Amino acid sequence: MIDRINLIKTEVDSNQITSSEGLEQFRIKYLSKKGLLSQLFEDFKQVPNEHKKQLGQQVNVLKQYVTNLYESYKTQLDFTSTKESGQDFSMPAEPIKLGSRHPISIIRREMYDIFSRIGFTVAEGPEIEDDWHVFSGLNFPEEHPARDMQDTFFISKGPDILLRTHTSSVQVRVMENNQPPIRQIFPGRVFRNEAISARSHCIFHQVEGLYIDTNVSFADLKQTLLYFSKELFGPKTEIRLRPSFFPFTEPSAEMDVSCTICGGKGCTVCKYTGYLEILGCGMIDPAVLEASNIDSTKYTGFAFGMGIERIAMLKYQVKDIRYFFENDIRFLSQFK
Ligand code: 2U9
Repeated sequence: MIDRINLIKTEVDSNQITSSEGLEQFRIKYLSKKGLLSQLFEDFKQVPNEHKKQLGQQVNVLKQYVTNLYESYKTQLDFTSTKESGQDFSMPAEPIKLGSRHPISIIRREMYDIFSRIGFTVAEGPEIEDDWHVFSGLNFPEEHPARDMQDTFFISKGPDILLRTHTSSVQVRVMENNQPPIRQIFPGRVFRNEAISARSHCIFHQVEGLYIDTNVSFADLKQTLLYFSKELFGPKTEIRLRPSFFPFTEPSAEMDVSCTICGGKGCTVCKYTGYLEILGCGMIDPAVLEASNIDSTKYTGFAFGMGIERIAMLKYQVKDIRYFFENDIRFLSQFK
């Protein structure tokens, strides 16, 4: 029996297995139920008891040796066959293609950064609002055209529930629940019942700002907006303020920045005026402060508001506002 053990060992060692068919034959010959090792175990039963211990050990060692050899051939063949089929499962996975940020998000985040450096925090509020927070609390007279169904999307009438037309509604909520100092910006989506064209859309994004404290003046407003404009459009940017009117601010102004294309010399983008209008602003009307229980004899404040799409169109020279809402990857992938 010892000779048969040695013979099987030598034979097994001389095998050269290069294919899965060869490996299967190897398994059948040595390791299957009717294979040489099973026969060896069968014959072992006839071995006299005094030799059983020593021979049993050798048979077991041989079986372990042949099984290990079979497993290592198998692993080697699996590896070469996956390589041959062009599929190497040990390769790292394909990297997932990353998208890019939406241009509106890029500008909004830039604004967060700029205003956070001078102490403004961010607040958000609901898109579906009531009349008080969008109109009455902001000093809009009863007959103001914005309250018209042609200008605002109403969800229900009496009580009036509507889609906010500006994020000023969030400011009203903040003032109702906090006493000054308040220094915050308010980003968000707003809705206006307007025909969609290259220049206007029924949905757009705003960032508004509010600063209420003792002794806040128009000079503070002007300096804040100059700092913001230089940070956003570059250090050579100049601003100018033109008188305007809004129900919630008094005095009110519209602000232009020197043209981002020609730097103020005059070009087709600024229609040879040298300036581009980017936002509205003003000192908060005392009636608006009082409506939210802020003492207008003690506190003053400024506010401003701008459309993010308009700023993005100027900064990136986008000619049509509709691009921002179409989710066309050819447009969106240009912004990094
Ligand atoms: C409170 C008090 C005052 C926010 C302001 C503007 C001027 C303004 C427009 C710019 C372009 C809206 O996106 S746009 O159409 N906004 O001109 N917004 S002052 O004033 C406030 C807001 C809240 C309590």
